[in-house]
Amino acid sequence: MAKPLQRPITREEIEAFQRDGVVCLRSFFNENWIEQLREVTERAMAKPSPMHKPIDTIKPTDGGTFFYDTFLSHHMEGFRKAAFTSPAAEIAGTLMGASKVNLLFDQLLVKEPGALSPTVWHHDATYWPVSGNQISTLWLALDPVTYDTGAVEYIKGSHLWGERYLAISFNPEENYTEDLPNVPDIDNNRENYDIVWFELEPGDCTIHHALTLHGAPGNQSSTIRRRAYVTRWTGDDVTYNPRPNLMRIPWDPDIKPGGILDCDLFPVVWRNTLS
Ligand SMILES: O=C(O)CCC(=O)C(=O)O
Repeated sequence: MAKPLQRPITREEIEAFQRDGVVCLRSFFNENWIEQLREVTERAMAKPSPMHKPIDTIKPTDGGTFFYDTFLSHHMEGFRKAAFTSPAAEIAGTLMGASKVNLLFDQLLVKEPGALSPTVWHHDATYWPVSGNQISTLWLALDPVTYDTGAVEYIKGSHLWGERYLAISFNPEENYTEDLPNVPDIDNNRENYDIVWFELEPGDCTIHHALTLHGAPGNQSSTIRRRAYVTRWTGDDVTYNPRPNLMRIPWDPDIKPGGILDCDLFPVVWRNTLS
């Protein structure tokens, strides 16, 4: 069972998430969570799950590893505990206005010192086999994060543009083929967009909507790691929408298109007992 949040999420924070498609919440994860997650992260990096793919091969001249592994709560108990009993599910559910949330998957996104590959601008919705509006990501900092170490940048309000963009592969073995437009050239037109990023301390997190465009620079530090534990959440209106060539998932959940997600692969983790 998750403990009560250290303080209620405010109406302003919910409105910011709904309006901007991203909000930063500080210190909701205490030192115990950060220590436990750092410890389990080291073990996961030493012994990656079957879902891990080395993505350094995309840009082999980089000085450091960009480590990426998914569905970790099905691989290691420490991540399962974090997904099920940390504040993450309640935070995501409350911001989305959901009466229940499912864990779509969890993930490590570690940019080691010198991992210079940027995370290209993208939004998450077109990578995943789901439809609906209540889909979000909680990005939890396990290290101090600055722009130079790879803070994620978000385009405020982009979740409301009514656009879906073609997913761009992080993994050389995955190719996305949906008939969708490419993400616009944001880096050469940055002045046209309302871009925001957050300096974070360990225990701070951001929560973004699955249609919010985001990307991140590489980690230019030669000493500071950028470890993030990321959980992806879905709410009441989300249904299964398998399409060809999406992000790899560990097994077929045997849900009919249009069906609700509740199953071992996408477990219900939180219910709003007040609603
Ligand atoms: O951590 C990063 O560099 C990218 C984060 C991201 O794409 C995400 O959380 O969806």
